[in-house]
Amino acid sequence: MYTKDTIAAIATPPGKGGIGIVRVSGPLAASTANLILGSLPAERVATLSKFFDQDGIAIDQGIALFYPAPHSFTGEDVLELQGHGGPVVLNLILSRVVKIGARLARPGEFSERAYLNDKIDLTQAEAIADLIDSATVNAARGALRSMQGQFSSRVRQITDALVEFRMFIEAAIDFPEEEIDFLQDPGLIRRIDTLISDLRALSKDATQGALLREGFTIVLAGRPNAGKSSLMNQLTGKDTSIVTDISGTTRDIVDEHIQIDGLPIKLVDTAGLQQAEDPIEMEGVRRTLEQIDKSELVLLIVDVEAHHQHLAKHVDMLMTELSDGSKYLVVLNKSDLWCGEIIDLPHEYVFASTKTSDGLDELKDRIKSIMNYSGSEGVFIARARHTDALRRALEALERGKLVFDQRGSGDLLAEDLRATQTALGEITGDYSSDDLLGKIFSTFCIGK
Ligand SMILES: Nc1nc2c(ncn2[C@@H]2O[C@H](COP(=O)(O)OP(=O)(O)OP(=O)(O)O)[C@@H](O)[C@H]2O)c(=O)[nH]1
Ligand SMILES: [Mg+2]
Repeated sequence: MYTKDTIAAIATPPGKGGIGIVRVSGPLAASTANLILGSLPAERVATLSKFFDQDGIAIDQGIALFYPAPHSFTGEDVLELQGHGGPVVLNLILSRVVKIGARLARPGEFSERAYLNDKIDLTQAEAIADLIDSATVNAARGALRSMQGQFSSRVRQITDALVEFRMFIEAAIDFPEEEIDFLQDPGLIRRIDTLISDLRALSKDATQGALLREGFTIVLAGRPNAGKSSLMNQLTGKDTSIVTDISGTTRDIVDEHIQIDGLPIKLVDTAGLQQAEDPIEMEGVRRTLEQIDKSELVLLIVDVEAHHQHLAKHVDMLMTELSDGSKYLVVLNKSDLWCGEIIDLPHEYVFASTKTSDGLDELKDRIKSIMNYSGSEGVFIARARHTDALRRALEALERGKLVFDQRGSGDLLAEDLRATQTALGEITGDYSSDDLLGKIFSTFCIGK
């Protein structure tokens, strides 16, 4: 439940720093300023002041900023006290604020209030957290785009067109004598088709955005000595894994984060798949299979020189370790040692040599295309929650079109249009449960 109490938190990270900020939001912000500073600073003017405790003794001296409602981040009166960034000083200031009447803010509570006061919508609030959490420059740029509303405005454009269309259909249903004419208008299917294609385009862009945020995991798997660790080292650009000509060099999981054109990837090197007898190797294989299960893409590394005679059979053996529907790509490694033709390999493959670096650029391109990644230019950040809602919105709309095509029923179409709108509303937070909000905001930092 949203109650109008006053919240406070240290908004800078724990530890020591040049500046530390205590943030206060709510109805007591102005009186808190009066009590701690001795007067209310002019609106939005950085004001140098002492910060006093209840006995009139100065705790610190710094900059105070007062943002009156509704022109603040939360939409409420906000006071920011920028003192020196030491834990003792900041805790003294925070205790003073709490004694005056504020309570400690929960994680993300400032952003939650901004959302509840309609300063930002849910995707924008999530984008703030994503900006703070971003691990790559591209993710940060994408988060900023979403924070500025690029994603929400696309959702709203479609929602507006949908609402207008729903009004049209519902009017047709309400006047049954005219319904037939209305619903036989060929323009109607065109309107549904436009909505479907707009939603598909948005869904595609959001999937790029989710990739940018969440990245994905690629496992390097294959027989011992195929060159998995050599490929790992080529892709990470350093000596991540031990490489030797002894079969069974890698016995444990080694992982490393890389980027391909801004696409964040967790690369996992594994122990070679084999009929192991030694308990260490058996455990290595078990771990490899566990990683394969958790990954989004498996690179099946094959020593092409050693296996060119029974390539298809060799790949089939590796394939038995994948679960149904796993994405995979065959890498025919050690191409420098072999120059024959490949016939009859019924799988997508790339020729590569970790020794000469041949084929590595093509490998990267294939990885991007398998993951449907077309670059981060102009991409806004998104989350799995959003792509899931877009998928449901699209499903409902396509179902509506199908049923309407088959039976010409306006009622059923209206029902599916409503479901589409609800799914879209979940993205921006127009329809959201307290559970969902709790889940989203609790992952934010304190003071944000
Ligand atoms: N000529 C050639 N040799 C390669 C190539 N890739 C790897 N090798 C050699 O193959 C041997 C095995 O390479 P690794 O990268 O350790 O192979 P692995 O698949 O990690 O092997 P395990 O850890 O034992 O499962 C090493 O001697 C590498 O130098 C390649 O593209 N060309
Ligand atoms: Mg290895």
